[in-house]
Amino acid sequence: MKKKHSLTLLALGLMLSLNANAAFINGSFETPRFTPGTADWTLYSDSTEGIGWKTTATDHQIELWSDNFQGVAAYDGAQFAELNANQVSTLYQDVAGIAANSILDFHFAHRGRLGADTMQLDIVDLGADNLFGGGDDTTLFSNQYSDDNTAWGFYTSDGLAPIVALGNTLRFSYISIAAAGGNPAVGNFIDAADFGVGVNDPSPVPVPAAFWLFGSALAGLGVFGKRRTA
Ligand SMILES: [Ca+2]
Ligand SMILES: [Ca+2]
Ligand SMILES: [Ca+2]
Repeated sequence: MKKKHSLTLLALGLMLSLNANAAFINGSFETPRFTPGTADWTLYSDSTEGIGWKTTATDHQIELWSDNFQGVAAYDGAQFAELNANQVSTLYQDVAGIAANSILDFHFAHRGRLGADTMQLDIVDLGADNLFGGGDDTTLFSNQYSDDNTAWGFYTSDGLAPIVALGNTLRFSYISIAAAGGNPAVGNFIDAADFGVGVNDPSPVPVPAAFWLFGSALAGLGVFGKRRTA
């Protein structure tokens, strides 16, 4: 029993350290999954477990749409996000653990809602304090993207000048710049985002498979418990 508990603790420790290293998550906005198979939309707090993203909106709301709601197909998977939830806002993630001099890659899809919408992607090294601001931040990349409401635009770092990490925590931000219609709660759909070292490489290690293997290992260690039958 004691041995099993220590194995369980070891496995949980591994899981926590994996989480600490898990850089960029939920880039395709598939979590939390809501109303499967139904075209709908919903709002989640940016403190929702597993959502990954933070917002600059003062109400902390992140707006997710499911595939084909109001006739808009997801670019990838079954869900996507609207940058303008209730306010003109920015969705971002802070990524730690990328070594200095690493070359950073990204990709994402963007689409207008009522017409041509414009967003900006910023990649910022947060400096020695690893916090946004404080006078030590360095903008490594900044560019604006405009897309209308007839098709998704898909963008990658391929072919751009290399974006070189400085070794501190990085903030990857989608900033709503302008949206057709002038309603602050409307505009700038995003989907299929990824960011990190080698994310655009032709044969990346499939993360879901790695997690499946890890899950199997946990199951083998009895972490998920066993249901006893009478
Ligand atoms: Ca998606
Ligand atoms: Ca909205
Ligand atoms: Ca800083």
